[in-house]
Amino acid sequence: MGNGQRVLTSSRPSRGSLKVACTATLEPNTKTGATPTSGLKHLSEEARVRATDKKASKFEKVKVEKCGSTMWSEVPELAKLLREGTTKWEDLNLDDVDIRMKFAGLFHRGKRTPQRFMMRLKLPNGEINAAQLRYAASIISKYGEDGCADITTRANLQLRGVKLDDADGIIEGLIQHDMGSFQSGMDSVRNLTGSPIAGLDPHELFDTRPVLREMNKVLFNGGRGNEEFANLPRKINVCISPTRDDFPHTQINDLGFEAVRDPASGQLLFNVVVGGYFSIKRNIMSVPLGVAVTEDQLIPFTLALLRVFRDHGPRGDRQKTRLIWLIEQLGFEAFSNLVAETMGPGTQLAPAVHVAYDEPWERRDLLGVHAQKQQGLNWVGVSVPSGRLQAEDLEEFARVAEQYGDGTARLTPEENILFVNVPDASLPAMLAEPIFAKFKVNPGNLERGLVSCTGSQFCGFGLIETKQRAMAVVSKLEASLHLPRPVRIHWTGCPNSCGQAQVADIGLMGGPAKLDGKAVEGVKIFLGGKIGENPELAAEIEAGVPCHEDYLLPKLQQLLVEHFGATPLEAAA
Ligand code: SRM
Ligand code: SF4
Repeated sequence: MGNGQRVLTSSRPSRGSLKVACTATLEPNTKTGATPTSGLKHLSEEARVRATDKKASKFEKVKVEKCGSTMWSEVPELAKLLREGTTKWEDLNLDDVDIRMKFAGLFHRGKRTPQRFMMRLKLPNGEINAAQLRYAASIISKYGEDGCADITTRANLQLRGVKLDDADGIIEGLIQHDMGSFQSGMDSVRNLTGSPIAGLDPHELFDTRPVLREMNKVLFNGGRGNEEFANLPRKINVCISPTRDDFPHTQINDLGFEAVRDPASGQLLFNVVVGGYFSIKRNIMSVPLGVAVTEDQLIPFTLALLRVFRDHGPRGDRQKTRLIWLIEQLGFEAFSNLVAETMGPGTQLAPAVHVAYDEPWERRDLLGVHAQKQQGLNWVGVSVPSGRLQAEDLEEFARVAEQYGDGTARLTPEENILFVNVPDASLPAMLAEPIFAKFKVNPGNLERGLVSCTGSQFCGFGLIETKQRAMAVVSKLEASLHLPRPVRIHWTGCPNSCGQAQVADIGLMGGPAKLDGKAVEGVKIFLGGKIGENPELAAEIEAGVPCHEDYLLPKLQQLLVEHFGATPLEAAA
């Protein structure tokens, strides 16, 4: 221990210990002067009982001891103290560093890159502009080889290499650039997702951007954090889908709104689906709640549902605390009645609307050049392999967005980027830009469907390296096979499935394998995921396949030939 003094209150004894034994003492922080707040502050009596019950999870105990929201003021203070040398890294409280700071969007990558943090932003609807791209570039460029960024499966950006000493400046800069990192991790509402082509799409029923921007402001207080939603029982994923493509994957969100036109009244309504999620223990698709909301009810309904989740949700075994567990416990009708009641006395929710379409709808591919609903304008969708970006890439994206489009871009849940509002006349010069040799407008049929989670390079849960391997495997497969159509391959480093292996045509999930009797990195293989309006989860078909390319490549080639019409390149020629 540096100077022998503990900076923040905790009974967690020292770095390296996994034991958490909390008491609800709220001593002032002697270094930062901050008065800690218990995570019980905004909870109902019922939730307080659950959070302090002896069966409550260790994370509940950490939160009761001191709310994660305390990090919103303590992190900037600590950053200053670390810079001044008044506080040393060794003095920091372990629960703060490894758990509570995630409530401020700072994820200590202690297992892989000690003392470096990943900073997860909030970008509602995946919208980003040139100034924001440049600001993100300026943060990571400071960290040289340790700094990079990733587009995430929630159409968001994560910055890597961050040092705690710099956190105060970065947090302020993010807010000035209309972004934020607070409430992006732990038991919070995750990045709000909508349609990546909202406002441009001739087929959309609704532009998801204004309501998601407003929801983001309300839920996270313009990036400065909203204590009311700082202590939910678990994370919660929320999205709005305005087309039959279901770009934001309502089927795997805890709360999804599906825009529909009521055939009887012609009114725009949003069917509510709930409970989709992936985890180590349970993977389920969302199910209809049986109600629909109007556009004006989207935010009040979400706020009410969050209050119900916060106040009545289970807080025991972490594997049983996602939203669906509460809904199953209460029953669907009782749950939706409780949400309606919480919206205000006398609130009636419309029943869900059934719409029968004459024609099937194939989910559209967002990459390439596409005419917008605004005449003479286009969006240009560009592949970002595995979502990985360097500072200079972000700078280039900012320049291209400004030079050829309207200075804005969209990130997608497939970890790609779309440049928008590009006039027809600007397309030839734009497409000739050297940056599009690296980030392709028309990539091969496997690269265009490639998604990868962070994996073991940075993530402590990762059982395998994912991003580099995913890119190498795809280029080898594309060099050896002719693919008649895109095939979506998703890599995920462990069963948490952040890379959404179960939605993929072919999903690869890190897991144990053996080669010549020795433990090696391996994958479970999933096949047959469907996305769009009739989704299905992929089924596990094999486990323990070594990642070594002598084993994995032939296996994938065989699957592509047997299930996706691939032909070996010699034969195709
Ligand atoms: Fe995730 C935990 C990365 C989307 C399910 N996820 C983590 C952590 C924070 C674990 C950790 O502390 O290291 C990972 C950080 C690694 C890092 O350094 O980047 C992590 N999750 C990610 C991202 C970055 C994957 C990616 O490469 O895109 C995605 C960030 C989205 C965002 O911007 O907020 C990400 N995670 C997802 C998704 C996909 C989605 O939202 O559509 C899922 C499955 C869907 C779901 O949540 O139901 C997902 N992540 C998990 C879980 C399992 C949740 C559970 O209920 O058990 C964990 C572990 C946990 O929360 O206990 C987890
Ligand atoms: Fe980490 Fe596992 Fe999520 Fe990949 S799936 S980012 S390895 S927690």
